[in-house]
Amino acid sequence: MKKKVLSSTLALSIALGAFATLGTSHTYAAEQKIQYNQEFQTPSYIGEEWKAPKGLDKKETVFEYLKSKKDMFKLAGNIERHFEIVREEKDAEAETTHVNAEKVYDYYKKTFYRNSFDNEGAKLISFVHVGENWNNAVWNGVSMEYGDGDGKKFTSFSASLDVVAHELTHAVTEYTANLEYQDESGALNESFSDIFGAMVDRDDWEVGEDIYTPDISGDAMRSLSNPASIPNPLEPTEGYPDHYRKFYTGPYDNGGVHINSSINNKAAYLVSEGGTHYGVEVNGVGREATEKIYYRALTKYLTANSNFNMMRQAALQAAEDLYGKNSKEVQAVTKAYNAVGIE
Ligand SMILES: [Ca+2]
Ligand SMILES: [Ca+2]
Ligand SMILES: [Ca+2]
Ligand SMILES: [Zn+2]
Repeated sequence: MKKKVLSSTLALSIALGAFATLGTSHTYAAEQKIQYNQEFQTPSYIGEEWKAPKGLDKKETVFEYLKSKKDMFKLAGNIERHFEIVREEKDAEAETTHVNAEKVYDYYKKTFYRNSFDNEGAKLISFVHVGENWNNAVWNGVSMEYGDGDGKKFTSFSASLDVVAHELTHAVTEYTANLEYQDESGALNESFSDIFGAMVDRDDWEVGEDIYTPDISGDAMRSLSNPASIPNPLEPTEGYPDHYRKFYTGPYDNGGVHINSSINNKAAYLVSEGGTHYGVEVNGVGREATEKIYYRALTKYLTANSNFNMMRQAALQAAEDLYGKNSKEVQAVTKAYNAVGIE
């Protein structure tokens, strides 16, 4: 198989690396794409040899759309204003995906009066059974794609409401702040997907608990409440970072977008639930205030290259807009960001 190198900025995933195992998998995904996009010519996936960090499998491929095709995909997304599961015959995963996508749509509609990811009623398109035993899910710029998982590390991704909310929030982010998927802005992009994943799947602060390691109960792929409790896949002896001084600075995962997201995740968790973190006490203001603050920050103040410091400023401004300068919400945001070391 010929390998080409392409920057991996477009497939925004739930897990590290938007990769599928080398072989038929990305061909299969490409075929599904062709099936949907046939009247808009054939989009291309390009495989990239992916150098795995320690602790992950060696030979993986990153698959990606050509950047130049992106506008075409947006066009395709506006044809009809309904939900669509792209698969030849109906099956259980497709049905579950549909139900979960609708729940996420309803959440954004009821909570923020947002009509789909573009706020113009764009159709939600989900591909299921992408790849073979693929351990990931992505938003690719026009549709969501879900792997079935290998049955060991993950089961079917679309069965997880927080995963579906995570992917669809990538779409919301793309149409609002459009945070670049690299370094701090990329970590914020990931974090918003985890935060709204936890707002839609409202009964916990974990990510992917319903589909992660089916043979092990009580664990999750990430945690907003206690990121450090989960091993960091790029630094297996450590937990996910929960303070700015633990920021991952290596090259993998677009500069650790799925890793450093945990720092902002923890801040959002503290805003909502409160707690004492590294000696800083935060009085939480609950999910309803927290989701409003983060949505306003994302849609009004953050831009493509915003960093963690701007995230703090944006959340503070949003809290002040919504609740006033001397509000307990502004206090909670201030303390939460102090607690995770973002000044
Ligand atoms: Ca849950
Ligand atoms: Ca969850
Ligand atoms: Ca498990
Ligand atoms: Zn993601």
